[in-house]
This record gives sequence, C-alpha cells and structure tokens, in this order.
Amino acid sequence: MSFSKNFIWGVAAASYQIEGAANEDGKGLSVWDAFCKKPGKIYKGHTGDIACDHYHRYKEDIALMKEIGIQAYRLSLSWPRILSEGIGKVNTKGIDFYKRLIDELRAAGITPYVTLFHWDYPLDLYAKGGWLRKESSDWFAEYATTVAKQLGDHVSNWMTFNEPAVFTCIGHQIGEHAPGDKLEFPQLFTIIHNVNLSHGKAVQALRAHAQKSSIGSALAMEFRVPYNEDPATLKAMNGNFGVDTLTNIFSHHYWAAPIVKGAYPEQLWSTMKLEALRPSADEMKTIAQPIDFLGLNIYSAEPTTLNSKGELEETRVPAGHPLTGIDWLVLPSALYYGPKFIYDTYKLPIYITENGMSNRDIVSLDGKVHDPQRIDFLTRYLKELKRAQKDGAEILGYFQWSVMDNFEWAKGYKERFGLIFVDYCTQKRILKDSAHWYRTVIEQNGANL
Ligand code: IFM
Repeated sequence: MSFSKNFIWGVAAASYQIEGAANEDGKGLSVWDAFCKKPGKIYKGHTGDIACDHYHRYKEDIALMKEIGIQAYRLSLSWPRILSEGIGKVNTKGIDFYKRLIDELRAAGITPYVTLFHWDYPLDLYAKGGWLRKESSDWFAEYATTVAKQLGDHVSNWMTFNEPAVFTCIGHQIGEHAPGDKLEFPQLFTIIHNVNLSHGKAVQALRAHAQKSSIGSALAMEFRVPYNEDPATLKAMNGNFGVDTLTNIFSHHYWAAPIVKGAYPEQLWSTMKLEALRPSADEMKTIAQPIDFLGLNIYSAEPTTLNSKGELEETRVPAGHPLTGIDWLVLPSALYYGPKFIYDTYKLPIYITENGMSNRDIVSLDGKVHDPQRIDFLTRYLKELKRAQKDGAEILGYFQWSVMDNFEWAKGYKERFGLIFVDYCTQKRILKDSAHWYRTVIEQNGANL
C-alpha cells in the first residue's frame, strides 16, 4: 500500500542552521548570532557564521535535492536578513537572495514551503523587549507583510512559526537556546500569547498580499504513546495522546487550541492564576484566523503504561531501549498517535513538517556515508504514518529533517540529521545511503515501506 495519491515528499532546513553569511549583504544580527558568541553556550564554541554556506551554495544544494527526487523543500527566512533591524527599512539584498533561491527551486520542479520564523529573532527587537512587548505582534505583522508582498507571487505554501514551544521553553524558560533567558509564568504566558497573536496577524498579512496561499504553523507538541499498545492502556488513555499539564509549555493547549479553536484552557485563569492576563475576545479572534493545515514536528514521545494501581504513568523504558545520537527515544508510534490525535481533535489536514534522526555518521573508506540506522528509523516511523493515514487522519505530506547536516543549535555541529553529509572544513557534500533510499521511497510513494 502506498501513501495517498497527492502525498508530498519533502525535506526541511532552517535559515540560521544552514545559510551562514552571517554578516553579509546588509543582514542584521539575530539573537542566535549573539548567543553563539557567549562562552560555554554552544558545543565547542561552534557558531552559524558559515554553517553549510548555503547562502553561496544554494544552487548546488538544490541540484542535489533534485537528484534525490525531492518534491518540496521547507525552508525558513531569516527575519534580520530581510529587515536588518527587525522593522523599518527593507534589506533588498536579503530579499533578493530568497527570490533567487525560490526561483531556483521552482526551476528544479521543487515546491517551496516557507516558514516565516525559525528562531533567528532580530537582535535589535530583542533589545527593545522582544516577545514580551505588546508591540511584538505588530512587528511580526510588519515583517510578514513585507515577505508576503515581496515573495507572495512565487510561494503558495506558508508556515508562520517553527516550534513556538521550543523557543519559548528552551530559549526563554530554560535558557539553553537563544536568547538564553530564564523567565517564569506569568511572563512565559505573555510570550506564548504574543507569539500566537503574531501568528494570527501574519496569517492576515499573507491572506491579504500573497495569493492562493495555503497557510499553517509548524508546531512541536508533546505526545504520549501507549508503550505496549495493550488494550487496557489504550482504554485508559481514551483517545487522549496529548499532554494536559499546563506547566508544560509543550501542551497542545498553548498552541493548537488557540490558533484553531480560539481558546486557552480555563484552568489558566484559575489554577495557573493568570486571570489578569486573560486576553480579550477580539484578540482570540485575531489568533484563530482560519488556516489550511497544522504542521507537526515529531521525533519522539512520552511512553505511557498503566501502573499496578491501574493509573497511567510515564514509563521508564527498559534498559537498552533504542536512542538516537542526540539521545531521544526511538518511538515510531509517535508518528501514528501524534498526527491521529491532532487530526481527531482539531480536524485540520496535517503535514509532518519535521521528522528524522541524528546519527554519528562518518565517511567510510569507500568514500560513502552508510547510515543504515537512519534508514531503519525512517522506515519504522513512516510505516506508522501510513497507518495513521489508513486509519483516517488526513496527512498531506512529510518533510524529512534535514536535507543536509547542519548547525544543531546548542549542540553545534556534533549532531548530524542530514540525508546529505556535509564536511564543514571543505563544504563538500556527499549523499548518504539514506538519501538514495529516500529517492526510492518517493518514487514508489511509500509503497515499499
Ligand atoms: O534542528 C532542529 C530544528 O531546528 C527544529 N526541530 C528539531 C530539529 C532537531 O533538533
């Protein structure tokens, strides 16, 4: 059995992780440019200054995507490359880069899926208070309007944000990602809400200026999967594979619920004591602009079982349970229960906007990169996605993370997620075995899985 007829097979990457050219052609600084310069924050002091040098090598990279048979490429735009100070004057050279990139993709028959924001927040706006400021959603709307006017004729598929939960939690609560803040509630809720408002205003801007758009957001939310898939656990979970705990910023109640249903849970105002921050009905209406799909970035999940008292609890997996290079649990059923739960709850078509694994890839003596673990990982996960589609979830496409090895944030270049190996000293690219395997998957629309 293959995937549905018009299923889209893609790959993904993000501006700061691959572009390099950190100070070229009028680009302003982002919080990540600044954070990487702080001692001890990034593995071995790596930075995204050069990364994969994609800014200069995009033609070569697109030719490789074409060779793999990629149908769609999910890229992100660097906000400070387009508006050096975040708002105000447009940096024409920055916009021109993205126009060239998108033209090249289209000429290669690859559909661009563009994410407005994948974490490289303009440093100048952060200095003004960043996401904590009420004006932050108007700043984002100005940026989205600029992008829609400049690129709207050539792009039809948009995502407003990448993983707002991650930059809110890891960047503003735990402080391990840029900008490195350690805030608590209620300030964290202010960020969440301003990001959701920014999403809504960006959707309005894209609808107004970019024609024939399909718009969504790429969310990272935490899912629970029944570890043994036994009937008793499934019965106890009662179809709820999400996380309801509101101290957990990865709960779908913070992201999918407001943008699709226009609501935050009532417990926020009572249990979390955030009544003073309760948004107006008008704001909630702005947030819940009609969108066309939800993007889900899924790598793992919380394994769940029943304990001896018959209560659900997070399982400690048995010793030896498989881990990826970055130490995330291999749990393929995340790609079944996650999309199925979100589709059943929010009734919107779904793209898997990221999924993949980091691996300790090396160039072998034969000059090739053999990554059977990645092929095995992707096969297992894609089989589960196929099961979700078979069981009724409307899944439009799948974007493997990542097209090439790249800068993995606080882990620097240690983690390799790519289908294409990158030698960071020479910038030589090598198609890994998984890239050749993925070509066959695409050709057969997943029938071989
Ligand atoms: O590299 C990241 C990406 O930027 C966001 N999603 C998860 C990936 C792997 O950690």
